[in-house]
Amino acid sequence: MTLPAETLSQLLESVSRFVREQLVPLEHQVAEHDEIPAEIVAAMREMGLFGLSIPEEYGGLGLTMEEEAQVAFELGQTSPAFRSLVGTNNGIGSQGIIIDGSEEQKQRYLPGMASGEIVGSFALTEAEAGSDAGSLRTSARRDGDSYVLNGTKRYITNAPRAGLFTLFARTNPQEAGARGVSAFLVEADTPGISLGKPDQKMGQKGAHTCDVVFEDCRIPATALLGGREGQGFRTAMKVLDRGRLHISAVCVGVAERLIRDSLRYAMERKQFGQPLAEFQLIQAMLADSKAESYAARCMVMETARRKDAGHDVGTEAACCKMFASEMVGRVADRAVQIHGGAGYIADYGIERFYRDVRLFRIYEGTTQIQQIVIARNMIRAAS
Ligand code: COS
Repeated sequence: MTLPAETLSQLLESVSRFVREQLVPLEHQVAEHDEIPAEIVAAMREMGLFGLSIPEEYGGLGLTMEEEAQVAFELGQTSPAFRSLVGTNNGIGSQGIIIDGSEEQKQRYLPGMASGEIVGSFALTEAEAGSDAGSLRTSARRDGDSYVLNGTKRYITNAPRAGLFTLFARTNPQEAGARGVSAFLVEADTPGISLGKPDQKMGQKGAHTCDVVFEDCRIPATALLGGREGQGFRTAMKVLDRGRLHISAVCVGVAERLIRDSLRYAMERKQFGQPLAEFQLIQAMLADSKAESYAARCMVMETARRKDAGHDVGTEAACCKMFASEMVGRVADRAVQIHGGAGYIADYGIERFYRDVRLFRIYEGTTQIQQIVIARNMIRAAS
């Protein structure tokens, strides 16, 4: 549902203030302790940030994609770990249910996800199935009124906090590709589930990932998403189309933050008797970053509007993800360069963002996967 303009601007202003006043001051602490304080999690729940994209009838804010993207521009203005905490509930952890779940499944899980009481997690990737998601090996064997799950999922975001996994598993062992895959809603306290040790990541400290192991884990047949076998891969792709757009918006937010920090530093820091910002070679870096982040912002807004209007935006979402994640990598690199020595020193936080943004080019589909999606769709449309 489209919010009245005033309500939307109040929401964006309150998220922006929350980011500036409460999250930015905690960035260093969260990175050092690899933990988001409980009072921040509670404040995020209070603000409805876990349920931005969940329809109002299930307790969420029911934002359109265009509105959600604007919130993500604001949430992106701080360490990506904060966004990651609410990211799965708004994206890959809930969208499978919203897009393809049965009414009963929606009613059972979405209200808890919207309030943040249940953290949702998306369990697709495996050790041998990353970009080639359709080759996954985790099995779901039908046994009477149950399925029995066996396999290991890898790098699963928010798994340590998860109450519910959207799990992708092979129900048809005769079918090695995407058509043999089904999606399940698996409650995290089901016997037979165990978690690996927390992954030690390059960046995004405070956002947690780990392996999720299923050993003879028995779930009711009603846990099959939408009650249909063989649809899981398609569900995953639809979820990722949307998720890629959200990540693109976050990239824009982070880029805008880094540009602001770089501009401020360039105007304050003096060398050769004048502020860095007076040097044309510094100006060139600032201008390139500004133009590229503005281009990404426009792409995200246009694609979000097209999605809200009911168009298939698989190609455009992949264009956004590819461009925005590569763009923020270049912006972070220039931010380090503009800050010079300070850019390499932890106290200034710029090197932390440089490491944090590296993930955007990898998860929810690498840049190379986006290229494949874009080119394949172009060829298909022209055939
Ligand atoms: N929306 C709906 N359905 C889709 C779709 C989409 N965006 N993309 C593909 N499908 C459907 C296809 O139509 C096809 O259906 P049929 O079997 O009925 O023909 C099925 O899904 C298989 O598609 P395809 O043949 O294109 O699958 P591939 O195995 O070749 O894989 C890529 C395609 C590489 C694009 C896919 O595996 C992918 O996106 N990989 C990256 C996964 C990823 O992002 N991982 C990140 C981890 S999650 S954080």
